[in-house]
Amino acid sequence: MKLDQDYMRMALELAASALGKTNPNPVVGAVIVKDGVIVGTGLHRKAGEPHAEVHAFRMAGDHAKDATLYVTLEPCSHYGKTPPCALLVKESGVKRVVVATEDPNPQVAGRGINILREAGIEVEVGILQKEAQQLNERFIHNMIHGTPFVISKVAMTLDGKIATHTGHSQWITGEAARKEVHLLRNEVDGILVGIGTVLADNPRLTTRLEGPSKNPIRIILDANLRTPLEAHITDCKEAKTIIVTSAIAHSSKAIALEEKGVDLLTVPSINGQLDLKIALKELYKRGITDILLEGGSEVNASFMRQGLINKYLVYIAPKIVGGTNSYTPFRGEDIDKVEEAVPLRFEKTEWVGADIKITAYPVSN
Ligand code: AOF
Ligand code: ZN
Repeated sequence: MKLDQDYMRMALELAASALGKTNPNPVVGAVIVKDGVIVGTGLHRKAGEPHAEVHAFRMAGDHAKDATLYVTLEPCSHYGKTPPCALLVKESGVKRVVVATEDPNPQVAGRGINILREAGIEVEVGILQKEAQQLNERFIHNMIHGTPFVISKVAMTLDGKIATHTGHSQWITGEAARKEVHLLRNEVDGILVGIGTVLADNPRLTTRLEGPSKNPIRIILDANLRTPLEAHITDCKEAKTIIVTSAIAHSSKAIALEEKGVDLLTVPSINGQLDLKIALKELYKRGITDILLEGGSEVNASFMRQGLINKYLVYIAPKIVGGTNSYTPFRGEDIDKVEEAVPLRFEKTEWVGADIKITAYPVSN
């Protein structure tokens, strides 16, 4: 016989299949079980489309009566783009609802569960909660902080180098790891680099995968508008570009960039450094729910030191560059003591081809 965890795991897998496609909404999966038989399954596929429960109940039809609903996120209680799922669940005749975790959306936050309990439905909360929260870490962060979830990606050698002293970096990691980066770009709303990277590498920052893919919005930190008009990222036919700057908005450079379709986001600067906290708030207002940081080292260091990185993905290649002038992933100010280092927690290690991938979180998270 299958346990609650088994059905919840199925619901989580359904939800996970839509990762990166539901922004700004969470991913949600639902499974309806009657007498040990799965009578309905559903997932939320895209913002604006029906919620997971709606699909599952459509499939279950009359079989929902006296069944158990497994859902990875508390059924919603509000009228958003779609009507409240809690009312649908209440009217469906299910006897029991198993919820992995509460919805942190302040419009819901426990109200969905209350509606069900008040209707006399048995509700159990917390089955595979950690997994469910991790799956929606981006959404949960958005709801709590009102800023994009920031993921730092680093590809380095065993001795922590991202390029030789000349800046040569192609390639540190193997093909499998490089492909993963494109899969990540395909999932996030934004990809961010500093002006140094634009000047040094003239990257396109687009998603290159076989088959259909999505380009994230390219975000360039460029306090003094040094982006050359002929840089690849100013070509906005392929993907949108936002340049975050503190330069005067009406300069001829600003106008020329805007004529090419680039959006300028002006934020204050502190000692010549862009105010990253304000930039993140403004980017979230523009609909960007998560950002992949792809360097360079100074940008990485600014985000890291200010506690603005929510997740680290570090690929380690089995090679050693050595030297004293080769580049490292996080530069910034030197610190005197190891105690001043930013503490992380390693969540997971995996092989990706011949490379190792470490997923880490700041301990404060
Ligand atoms: C659920 N099931 O499958 C999802 C939920 O604009 P709307 O109407 O789509 O509402 C979006 C909010 O609904 C979202 O912020 C989150 O609180 C909840 N998402 N809830 O019961 C689902 N996707
Ligand atoms: Zn809903």
